[in-house]
Amino acid sequence: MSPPFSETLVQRLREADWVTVFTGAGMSAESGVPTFRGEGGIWETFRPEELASMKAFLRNPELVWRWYAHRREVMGAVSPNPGHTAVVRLERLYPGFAVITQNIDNLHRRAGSLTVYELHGNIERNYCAQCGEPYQLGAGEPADRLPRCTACGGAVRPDVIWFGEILPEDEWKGAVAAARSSDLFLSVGTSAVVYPAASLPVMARRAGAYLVEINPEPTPLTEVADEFLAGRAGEILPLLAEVAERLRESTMRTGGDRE
Ligand code: BJW
Ligand code: ZN
Repeated sequence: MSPPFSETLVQRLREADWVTVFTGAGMSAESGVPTFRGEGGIWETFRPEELASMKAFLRNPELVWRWYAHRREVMGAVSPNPGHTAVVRLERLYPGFAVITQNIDNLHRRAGSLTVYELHGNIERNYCAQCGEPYQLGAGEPADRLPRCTACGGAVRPDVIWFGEILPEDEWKGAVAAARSSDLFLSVGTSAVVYPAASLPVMARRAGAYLVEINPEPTPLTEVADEFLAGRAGEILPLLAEVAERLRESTMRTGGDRE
């Protein structure tokens, strides 16, 4: 009934109680946010350890702050793409649903997703690197000048997770619970090389989920996945949402029986 997708995927879309969508930078690529790795990725120009680490921030907080100010501006200026909207449509169909994202750009929430676990933080929040106090950027405050904490005078940093830092406990616990509950787990637009996030798809599969990867390029996850859908998130996810809507609507009409 659904030519682009396998029978097993269609069956899971029809019958799943819990669906999880796990996303990486490729999810936001079609919105205009650069990815990290690969062609055109941020790290062709910048070395991650020079900018995305506490060591880098301690060495040159102004430089790191300006880099994030620039990225905050880019991320604030773009809009969610049809892939993000398709994820919102999927959330409406399943009693159990979660988005787990490695992205800091807030685009899932801006699109309307409700349950979102942000594993690597959110660029819209900041806190004091010295005392931990949250810091709200003022409306008229020059975005590219490193702010100082009003409580202790320490340097303010973006609320994102750098290499060597522990992931936020509640987000991680929520993500693990979602992964383990999933009947269908979609890994979308991630190179699946950064841990512990990259362990979630495997965790989900071991707990019984059907694991589907969506990416124009294969990744280390590809050979572990049950199915690899080669292509862009903004093209494949709307097709999936369309099929799922049709299947779930007919399931509801027939009171849960198979068609
Ligand atoms: C499309 C598309 C389209 C394009 N549609 N797709 C060995 C084993 C285990 C762990 C480690 C290890 N060695 C070192 C570690 C630790 C380290 C790690 O994993 N390093 C690896 C690189 C080896 N991990 C950590 O440090 C983590 N913390 C931790 O482990 O704590 C415990 C600990 C404490 C103390 C000491 C040691 C351990 C923290 C990781 C934090 C990652 N932070 C960043 C920066 C966030 C802030 C910021 O944005 O600046 O998070 S790094 C960066 O990578 C960012 C991303 O969220 C993350 C993942 O990248 P992602 O999303 O996969 O993007 P890309 O660019 O890699 O891939 C994009 C994909 O999209 C590609 O595949 C494209 O093909 C595809 N694509 N267009 C669909 N239209
Ligand atoms: Zn402080």
